[in-house]
Amino acid sequence: MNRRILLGPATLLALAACQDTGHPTAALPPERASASMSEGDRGAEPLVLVAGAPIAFTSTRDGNHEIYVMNASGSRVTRLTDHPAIDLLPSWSPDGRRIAFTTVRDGNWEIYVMNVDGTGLTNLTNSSAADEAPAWSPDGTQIAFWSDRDGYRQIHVMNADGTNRRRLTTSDDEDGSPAWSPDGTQIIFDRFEDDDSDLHVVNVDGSGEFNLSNSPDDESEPAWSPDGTRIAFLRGTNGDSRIWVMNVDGTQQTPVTAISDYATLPAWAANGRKIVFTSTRDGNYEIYLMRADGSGQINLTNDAAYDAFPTWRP
Ligand SMILES: [Ca+2]
Ligand SMILES: [Ca+2]
Ligand SMILES: [Ca+2]
Ligand SMILES: [Ca+2]
Repeated sequence: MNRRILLGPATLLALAACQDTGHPTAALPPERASASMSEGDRGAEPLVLVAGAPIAFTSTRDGNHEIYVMNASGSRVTRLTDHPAIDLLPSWSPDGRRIAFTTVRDGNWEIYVMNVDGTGLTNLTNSSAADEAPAWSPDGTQIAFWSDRDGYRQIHVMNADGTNRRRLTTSDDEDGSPAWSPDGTQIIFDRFEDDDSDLHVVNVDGSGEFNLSNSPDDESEPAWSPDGTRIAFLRGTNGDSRIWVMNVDGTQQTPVTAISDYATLPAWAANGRKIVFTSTRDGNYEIYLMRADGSGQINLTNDAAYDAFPTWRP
């Protein structure tokens, strides 16, 4: 099903040069390194036209987990955090000006927010419990996350400035990976209960919760397509772990990656045509790009360090 396309760094730079960003690239400095293309590279046709908006991700390339942004071609990698503690799980504000993330710099997991140039660091959660996995609402006013402050990992929502936190789910299971519907009315999340995990959907007022996947396999890491019609997610069973895409009503469930792709953590491009994800197929964690049907996969990071948790600017 998948066409594995191997592109060298020079080709990625060519892709960067060809891309039509259509978006401002505020806070992104010029290319860190330059490279000249060989004759052979010059003849290479870009097989994947990348979406223009930048991607935030987590990498250990500078010695510990930090938040970075890069162009969707893998170029212009810029580090935003600089702290010896673990920083990971970035989430963009809808206007692209701020990034929420998870950090243990205060001794326990907290949700922080910063400007997209790394300034203005603010602790939004300030609780001794674990607070992780922020997801910014489409209108920019709220952030969903999970917290175990009540004993179990549950989905919580707070205003984007950290005020008015309220708990959304009330199970004694382990809930995580919250993601908003594009219309801002619902949140999808994964719940591990009994012997497997499923994708659940709940209204933002906490009502109307239902189990969308309801299978014996493990479904997790949901991502709502920007047009609201599809859900990308990870499904694992008996060593078969792949990214799947289904309609928002649960129909037409289709695997889009192969087992050999070792693909996890899908995130949609704003145009809904591309998905970024994390793969270990190269012996370490790398960030890959593919079309939403799984074709045209390319490695964006190509770095021996850990690179994971990609998320596209809205
Ligand atoms: Ca760090
Ligand atoms: Ca905390
Ligand atoms: Ca299941
Ligand atoms: Ca890597």
